[in-house]
Amino acid sequence: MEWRSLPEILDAEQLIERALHRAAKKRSGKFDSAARKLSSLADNLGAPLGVIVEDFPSLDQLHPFDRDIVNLSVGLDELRQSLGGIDWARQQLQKLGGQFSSKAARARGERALQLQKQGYGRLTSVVRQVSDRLEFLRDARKTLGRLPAVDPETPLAVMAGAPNVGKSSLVRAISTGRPVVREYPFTTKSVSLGHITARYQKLQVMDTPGLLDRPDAQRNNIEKHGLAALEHLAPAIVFVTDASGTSGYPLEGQQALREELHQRFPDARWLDIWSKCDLEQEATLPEGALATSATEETGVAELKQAVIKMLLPD
Ligand SMILES: Nc1nc2c(ncn2[C@@H]2O[C@H](COP(=O)(O)OP(=O)(O)O)[C@@H](O)[C@H]2O)c(=O)[nH]1
Ligand SMILES: [Mg+2]
Repeated sequence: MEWRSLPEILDAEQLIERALHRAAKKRSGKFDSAARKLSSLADNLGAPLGVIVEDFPSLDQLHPFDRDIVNLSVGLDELRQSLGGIDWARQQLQKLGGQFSSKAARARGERALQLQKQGYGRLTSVVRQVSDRLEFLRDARKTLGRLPAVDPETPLAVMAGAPNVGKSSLVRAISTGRPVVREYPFTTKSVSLGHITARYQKLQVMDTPGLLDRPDAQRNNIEKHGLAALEHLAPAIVFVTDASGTSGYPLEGQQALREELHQRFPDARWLDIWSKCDLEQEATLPEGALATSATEETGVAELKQAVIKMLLPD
């Protein structure tokens, strides 16, 4: 099961209501009706809990990037504890369901009804005991479902560079279709993720606001973890410099950032872009850099080819 698209999880009361409704339909034999109802209730409470635990991916088998992302977004320890709690409840339900229904099967009349009532109370209270865990998992599912869908198995190029230099515009310009704009918990700014298809292979291009756009000293802890997560993917780096003076970030600052990233990712495949070449430039294009304009589509095809070449070396 993909952890981004987990099926809906009911809360404790919804789960109980549905199971009670189903158990109420069991009225087959005259004598064993209480027993049947009890075992139906236990099954209808326990089975969906089992499904929840199974649907969540095995946390130890996640790709290191995904594991970091899940940890930063919802917390791995809390997730583990919640799933553990749900599994405990499932086992309790099975055990209690078996005990009560076999007792009820041997009882008659008033006694059977009494056991049924008692059993219903115990079974539903097991589910209510884990209502916080269910609530946590319901939230976690929503949070995970809203994250950018970066696939750790698909080659990735990231746009790095100061804010406002034109990274998102370039992701849009070279992507097939519209990039999907979403947030990571460690950026709180929208990340756009686009795709390129080349040689029957899907490639990913992402801009990285709040992550590769400022010096290390200005990063908070969460951003540092986000950056560490990104390093698992060994992305190719497209460093965007804006020498038009319109980004609000002086050229020296941008070059210092470039130097710092170079040192942090010494082995990364690297491409230098000078953006907004439709505007007047404050400096001359250095050797090896490519001039682009997202607005006038200058250099965009070349950028796309260069990205493909970095991600799919022959
Ligand atoms: N003149 C010009 N403006 C651009 C170009 N690319 C982006 N911009 C503008 O620069 C601003 C920042 O662009 P954006 O792509 O959001 O930058 P990001 O913050 O690095 O992702 C926006 O107002 C864009 O319209 C370009 O090629 N030429
Ligand atoms: Mg952007």
